[in-house]
Amino acid sequence: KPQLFIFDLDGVITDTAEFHYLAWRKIGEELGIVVDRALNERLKGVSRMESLNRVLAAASQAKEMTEHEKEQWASKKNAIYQQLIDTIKPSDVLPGISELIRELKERQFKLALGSASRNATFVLDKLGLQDAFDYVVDASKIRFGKPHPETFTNAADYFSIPYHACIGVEDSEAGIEAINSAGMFSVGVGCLDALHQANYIVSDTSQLKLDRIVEAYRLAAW
Ligand code: G16
Ligand code: MG
Repeated sequence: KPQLFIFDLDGVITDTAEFHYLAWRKIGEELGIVVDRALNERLKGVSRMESLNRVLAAASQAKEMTEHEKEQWASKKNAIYQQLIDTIKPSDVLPGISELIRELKERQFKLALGSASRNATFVLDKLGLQDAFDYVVDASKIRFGKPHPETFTNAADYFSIPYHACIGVEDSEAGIEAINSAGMFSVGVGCLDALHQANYIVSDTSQLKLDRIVEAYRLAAW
């Protein structure tokens, strides 16, 4: 029986994935690099610096930039992002998520947030969800970001819950890969193309129904 649900933040709890995209697109414009949605798909769930590396690699500018310059571009991206997330309000919680959280609590599941974002607690506060999760993974303490499983195993280890009793919910390819390699049941939210490796997929958050997820977990004999 599943015991712990680990949620991604950006793109699952709220649509900050779009804000990350807008910020990277702006940085791209200043660097003369086109950040389109296809490239952005590969930035989802990936740390700030690794995202910058992928943007630069798309234009083979990676080698020309010093570490110091890279730090500056990364903090510039974060400044743009922080301006965008300052407008977040409780009604920006994605459809179905509040209901799902309520039902999970009623049925005594443990809830964790497994975000790669160092802005995660700020966003949670803005959404009014500061008390919704029993545990929030601190992205600054994670040594290996998604697709490495550490973000998800860190949450399970906090509760001492075996990985096979955990369900991870993600909107990114890197995140699904992380959940799968942790040996957890993966739920993908979004387009089939990027998420085909997930154990169970829904098109958007309003389709995340607890009974259906638990049934899929059982059918997979997890
Ligand atoms: C998120 C986003 C990524 C972002 C990363 C780091 O992860 O999906 O696009 O690069 O966090 O965010 P920050 O720059 O705020 O530290 P997640 O895991 O919540 O999807
Ligand atoms: Mg995400």
